[in-house]
Formats: sequence, structure tokens, C-alpha cells
Amino acid sequence: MFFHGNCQVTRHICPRNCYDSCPILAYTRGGKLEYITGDKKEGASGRLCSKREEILATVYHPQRLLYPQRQLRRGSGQWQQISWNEAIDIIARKILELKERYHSTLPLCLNKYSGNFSLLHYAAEGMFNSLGPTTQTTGTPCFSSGLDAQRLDFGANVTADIRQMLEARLIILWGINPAWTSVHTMPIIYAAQERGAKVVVIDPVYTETARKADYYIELRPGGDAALTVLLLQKLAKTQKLSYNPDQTTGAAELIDAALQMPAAPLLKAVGQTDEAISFLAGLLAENHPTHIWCGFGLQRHIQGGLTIRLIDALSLLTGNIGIPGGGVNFADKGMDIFPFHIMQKRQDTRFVNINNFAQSLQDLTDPPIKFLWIACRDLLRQDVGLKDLLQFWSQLELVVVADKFLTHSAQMADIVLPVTTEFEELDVYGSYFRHWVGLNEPAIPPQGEAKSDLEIARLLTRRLNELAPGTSTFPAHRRDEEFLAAEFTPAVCQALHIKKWQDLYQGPARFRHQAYPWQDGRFATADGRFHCCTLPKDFPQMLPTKEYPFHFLTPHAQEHINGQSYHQHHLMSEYPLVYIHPDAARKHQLQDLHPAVVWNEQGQITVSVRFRTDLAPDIILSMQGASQKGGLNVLNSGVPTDLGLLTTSASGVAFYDVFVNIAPK
Ligand SMILES: Nc1nc2c(c(=O)[nH]1)N[C@H]1C(S)=C(S)[C@@H](COP(=O)(O)OP(=O)(O)OC[C@H]3O[C@@H](n4cnc5c(=O)[nH]c(N)nc54)[C@H](O)[C@@H]3O)O[C@H]1N2
Ligand SMILES: Nc1nc2c(c(=O)[nH]1)N[C@H]1C(S)=C(S)[C@@H](COP(=O)(O)OP(=O)(O)OC[C@H]3O[C@@H](n4cnc5c(=O)[nH]c(N)nc54)[C@H](O)[C@@H]3O)O[C@H]1N2
Ligand SMILES: [Mo]
Repeated sequence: MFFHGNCQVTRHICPRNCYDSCPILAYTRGGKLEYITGDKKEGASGRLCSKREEILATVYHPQRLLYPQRQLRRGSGQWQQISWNEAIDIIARKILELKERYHSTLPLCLNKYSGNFSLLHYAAEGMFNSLGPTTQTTGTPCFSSGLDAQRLDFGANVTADIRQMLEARLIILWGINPAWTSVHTMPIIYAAQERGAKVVVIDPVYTETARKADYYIELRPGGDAALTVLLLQKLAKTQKLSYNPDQTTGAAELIDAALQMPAAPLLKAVGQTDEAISFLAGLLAENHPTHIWCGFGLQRHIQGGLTIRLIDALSLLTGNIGIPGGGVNFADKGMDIFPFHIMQKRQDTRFVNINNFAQSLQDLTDPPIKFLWIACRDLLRQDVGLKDLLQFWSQLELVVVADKFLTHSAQMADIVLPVTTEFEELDVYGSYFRHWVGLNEPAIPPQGEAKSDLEIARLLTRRLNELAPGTSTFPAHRRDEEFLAAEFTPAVCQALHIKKWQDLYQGPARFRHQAYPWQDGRFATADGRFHCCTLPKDFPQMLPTKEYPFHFLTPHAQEHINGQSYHQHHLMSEYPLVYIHPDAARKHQLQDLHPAVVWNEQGQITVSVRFRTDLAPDIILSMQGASQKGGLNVLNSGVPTDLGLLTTSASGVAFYDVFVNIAPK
């Protein structure tokens, strides 16, 4: 903290699940947080995105939850403000009752994910683990398949510093829309363009990023694996592929297998002309280094893992791995340096796949789930398999939601607990794409009666132990600072080049000091080699049917993160906007700006139609979380992707392999 004029300035790091993880400076005057701006430390842009208003508005938003409340009947909207003591007492008694009834703590379930990934927020897991074996989720909806793909190929998940793009001659933005989802990377991309790099966007949708690119390659959703094989074929035929046999396994086999695949079905899978693919192959052959950035959108398909593996191999075989400006960026697991002591991890947790939660709830019978705690998550808006989830809901005896707003899930809870923002608590957050770890220091006191997830864990632990001594082993007496100190082991401090966690008061620290990985040609795999994937005989690719003739793509929106849009509901349409090509729309008797129904075998939703001439005729596009009513995921059964088990213990989910039909309402 320091003082500037008559303002107190505190350091923060945006703890949202975003590529940019922006360092923030917060200006507080007279106890009121007045202004936030980007901090330039560690090569950050010094700017904040358009969500800056949201971040600030959340703190003092009139609809923010400030007191614990109890709902008389789920979904009734009849809320009663209660004290923390009452809320925690109801929860503690239910936990003890269930434990006694089932002689087990497995009926207690925690579902926590994307709201805030900071270290001390893992107190929620810690509190659950302190009770005994409970049911929790594993895996991630974001990036499981791609993580596994890179782990299999390189042996680890390491990204290059984004400034490496300045060294590239060609930048391929593949299934990523940074103009919306990583806006602070765009200046680097523009600067690279100014230095002569060509930028290609590969996406089934003509995105904001595509508008900024030099070339845009449209393709069918899920056609990327086929596209990569076509590129390998063309480059192999012109002797543009090479590799070091001492550093690679499976390269010759992969090239052979690629050459044996007939081109016609591949071209059909991509939905592109041979000419366009030759053009792209030419760019790759002529421009060295090529930097490829694979987005999370790219791997939200059943073959997402294979796709990333093929792209890794393409990069290796064109000589782009381990050189400045080259490589395939996806996601970094640098935060794994932390021990996460606060979680009090245990071996006997009953884990279920976060991407198959609804089904798991139904399948778990011995003992069944009776108590659900939701934190940092709006299950009923963002999860898949909602039909099953809602069906199961009535069997839950107590649903607790800790959140800042009365989310879709909170509206179906028994108890809501108000949580603090990153300006009201102490914590540490690290990025999965930038290479830094930073601090959130309290700028203002908790608003209303809001409490951090850690403080809530403490309260519950204390009450449980009052009612039944020895129930919880969570170290509730420990102060925030002590929890942090335990995470910053000597090894962590050494890796971050700091002496103690308090050094982060001066700004974020780096967990990666190398600008780009694999410089010495040795990989983190068991044998130190890069592993090329095996090519299957033909590719799985999910395609529209007569009954459901449209791909339903629901990528991430510009103005808000995921479902975190309650602060701006007044600006949003009531129903989701769905974009469709006017020709396709007319075939289905749809009119621009009119309501319609979108449905599939999972259910149906009401939407508002918007014509968009740049869309393929078989795609319906809608941004997730971008309407008051939400509800897109009612249509999503949650088909698993091919990979994810290795790194996250659960497969990913093919969010974008969803097919629908549409008609006027
Ligand atoms: N503004 C904003 N930023 C965010 C988020 C947000 O909600 N809003 N969310 C954060 C989170 S949690 C995540 S996981 C990331 C996600 O951010 P991104 O990695 O950008 O992922 P998506 O938005 O899912 O999809 C990116 C692009 O993939 C395209 N795509 C879909 N299918 C295919 C395909 O088969 N092939 C190809 N080549 N492209 C395809 C989509 O059309 C989309 O343009 O962003 C983070 N940052
Ligand atoms: N159709 C479709 N669905 C998707 C996706 C898609 O691309 N398309 N993307 C998926 C992806 S990649 C993701 S990451 C998920 C994200 O979905 P979720 O995991 O539900 O995450 P968010 O919507 O980011 O945030 C959830 C809640 O956390 C709350 N929160 C914020 N800070 C805190 C805190 O400190 N404590 C507590 N207790 N709560 C807090 C927020 O107010 C918000 O209501 O959605 C997935 N769903
Ligand atoms: Mo995500």
C-alpha cells in the first residue's frame, strides 16, 4: 500500500478466470474505493479491459448480497435475512445430522470453480477435507483436453512469454478470440504485425480477432484435426518437414500415416478449398518462426485433445519448437509450484468429474449426496446436463451458495452467504497464461456482512467443533497471513526470486524466468523426447443432423466473464441473442429481432434472433452468460472430450458439440 495525493493505493490482481490476470492499482479515498487502473509491473499492459467498470461496480452494486439469507422454499424468492450465527448453525447441524445418519461424510458435496482461483479461497476445499472424506469435483470445463495434449507431447504445460510473439514472422490464432478473452495480448499482436508478422485466425466464426488479422481461415467446427493433417501432407510433399530423431518419437510414423489419409474426406471435414489449405501451408513453409496460440475454444470438441496434439506436432515438424518466437502456447501450470496446504488434501475424497456433475449426483447412491455447497460457481447457469441436475435438486436436503449475487443457483438455494470482493480480503493469485503471481490486499473493509470463503470456513469449523468437538480439523485459529506464509515454502520463494510472500506488496513476481520453453531440445517427458501422437484411421467429428441441423456455438462474451454478469443485467436482453445467417433464418421462417425457440433432445429455450451475414449457414451462435435469463446450457448434455484424465483426473467437455433446431416462437 502507498499513498498518492489523498488516496490510499493498494495492489491487486484480477482473480477472475482469465488469460490476462491483470495487476491492478486501487485508489481509495475516505474509505471508499473510487478508481482502479492497470499496474504496469512485470510487463503488464498497465491497462484494464472493459470489465473494469464491472469490477468496480460489483463492490457497491445495489443488488450485491451483503447479508446471509434463508429462503423459505427453494425458488420461491421468499428470502429472510438471518444472522451469520443462525446461518452457520443451520449448516453445521445439517452436516452433523447427515454424518450421523449415514455414518459417513460422503453425502456432503462441494462444487467450486471459476469465480475466484486465489490461494486462500481453497479454504472451502480445506474445510470440507477437514470433516472426513467428502464428495468433490475434479477436472475443469476450461482446458482439460489441451492440458493433457501438451503434457503428452512435451511432458509439461509451459507457455512462452507472450512478448515472444514480437519475434514471430507468422502468428496463428487458432480457436482463440483474444480481442475479447485476452484483450491485453492484442497490443503485442499489433506490434508484431507492425514488425512484419502476418496474423492468421482459424475459427468457424468471423470474430473480432479475425477482423484484426491479415488472413482468416473459416472452417467447420471440429475440422481442425483434419486441417492439420492436410497441412502435414502438403508440407511433407514439398519436403518442408524435418525433425531431430534423437529428440522426437513417432514423427516418421505420424508423417507416414498423414500421407496415407485420402484428402477428399479431410477437405470435407474442414469445409475449405484445397487452395486455401495450400495457401496456409505456404505461409507456414515460408515464415519462420511461426507462433501458434491454441485457444480453449479449439478443444471444446470431442477430438479436442487430438487436435492440439496434431498442432504441437505440426509446430515441431516445421522446426518451430524451442526457438524464440516459435512454439504452441496453450496454458501454463506454473501455479503448481505451490503446495496448496490450505486444501488439506486427502486420499479418500470421492471425486466426480466436474463436467459430468449432474449425472454423477444421480449415480452416487452409496451414500447419496444430500448436502451441496456451491462456491465460486453458478452451476445452474454454466454447467451442462442441467435437466438431470434440476431433477436431482429436490433430493438435496440443504443447498448453500456462497456468492456476491443472487445467481441462478442461489435462487434455488436454501441459504446464501455473502462473499467479499478482491478489494476486501488478503490473497494471492497466479495466472495460467501470464507468468506472474500477485497479491490482493484489502483496500476497504468487507461490505455489509460479507465474508471471504476462508472466513466462512473458519466460522463453520468453530461451530461444528462447538456442537461436536473434533468434527473439523481445519486450522481456524490461523490468520490469513499465516496461511499465506505456509504456501510460500523456501522452494516457492526461490522459484519466484523472492524472500517472503510480503515481497509481493511491491508487485507481482514471476514463476517463469525463461522467455520460451524447450530451448535445449530436451522435453519434460519420461524419455526427454517430444512425443508425436498416433493418427487414428479416421477422425471423430460431430456434425449436424436432419433433426438438429445447426451447430450451437456458445463461446465467451466480451463484456463479462462467464456467468458473472449480474451487475449489468439492466443492460442485457432478457433472452439470449442468437445469431444466424439470414438465408438459414428465412428457411426456418425466422425474422430478425423476433423471438424464437431453440431446441434439441435436452430441452428448449426462448431466444431473440439476430441476423448475421458473416456466419456459416449451419451455425447458430450465442455468447454464454450474455442474457438475464441465461439458460443456453439447458441444451447441453455434456459430451466428454477425448483427453483430460492425465492432468486433471477427468475428461473435458465438448461445450461446442451441441446441435439444435430453431423455429419462430
Ligand atoms: N471477456 C471474457 N474473457 C474471458 C472469459 C469470458 O467469459 N469473457 N472467460 C475466461 C475463461 S473461463 C476461458 S475458459 C477463456 C476462454 O477463451 P477462449 O480460449 O478465447 O475460448 P472460447 O471463447 O471458448 O472460444 C474461442 C474461439 O474458438 C472458436 N471455436 C469454437 N469451435 C472451434 C473449432 O472447432 N475450431 C476452431 N478453430 N475454433 C473454434 C469460437 O468460435 C471462439 O471464437 O477466456 C477467459 N477470458
Ligand atoms: N455454453 C457454455 N457454457 C460454459 C462455457 C462455454 O464456453 N459455453 N464455458 C465453461 C467454462 S470454460 C467455465 S470456466 C465455466 C464458468 O462458470 P462458473 O464456474 O460458474 O464461473 P463464473 O461464472 O466465472 O463464476 C461463478 C460465480 O462465482 C462468484 N464469485 C466470484 N468471486 C467469488 C468468491 O470470492 N467467492 C465465492 N464463493 N464466489 C465468488 C461469481 O459472483 C459468480 O456468480 O462455464 C462453463 N460453461
Ligand atoms: Mo473457463
